[in-house]
Amino acid sequence: MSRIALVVLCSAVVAAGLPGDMSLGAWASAPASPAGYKLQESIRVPVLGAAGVSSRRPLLAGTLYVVRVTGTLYVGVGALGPGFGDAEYAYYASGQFIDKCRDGTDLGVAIDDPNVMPGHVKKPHWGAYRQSHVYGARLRGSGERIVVDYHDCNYADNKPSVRTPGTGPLTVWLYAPVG
Ligand SMILES: [Ca+2]
Repeated sequence: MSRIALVVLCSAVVAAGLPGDMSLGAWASAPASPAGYKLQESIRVPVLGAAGVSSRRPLLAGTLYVVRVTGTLYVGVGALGPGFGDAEYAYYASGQFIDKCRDGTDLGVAIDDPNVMPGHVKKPHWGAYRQSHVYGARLRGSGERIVVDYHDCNYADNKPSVRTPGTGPLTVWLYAPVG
């Protein structure tokens, strides 16, 4: 297994890779905690508008957390037909997937990045497309709560209760280091 590539995404989100990468496909809506971490909270991602929600508790400044995103939703008819969305992509029955709307809006879940304008690259980018629709990153706490939102070019056609079987609703899982 290659070393985890550290990618500086912004001041807070520091890594696109994550520990336990190889076991990601085994769970969907109730993931096991990564080794050395415990679940601090889960956050249901609002997908019917651009407004985000914050975590219930602040993240300790300087502490390295693990964030995972699971789940899917119906995102409406796009360039390639009726599509579903996950943390980062819209994907289709054909197996094709896209990272952006036709207008350039960067699809998917963002943390502390409320800019949903076309052309803006949201933070973080959750990495390569995964058929498990499970993604992860490391996140360094700032002493503040995090705000989670969904970026889309058309919220009106989203159906959060319609999803790929077994994946659950779009959810952010925040894990804190043990001890
Ligand atoms: Ca949509």
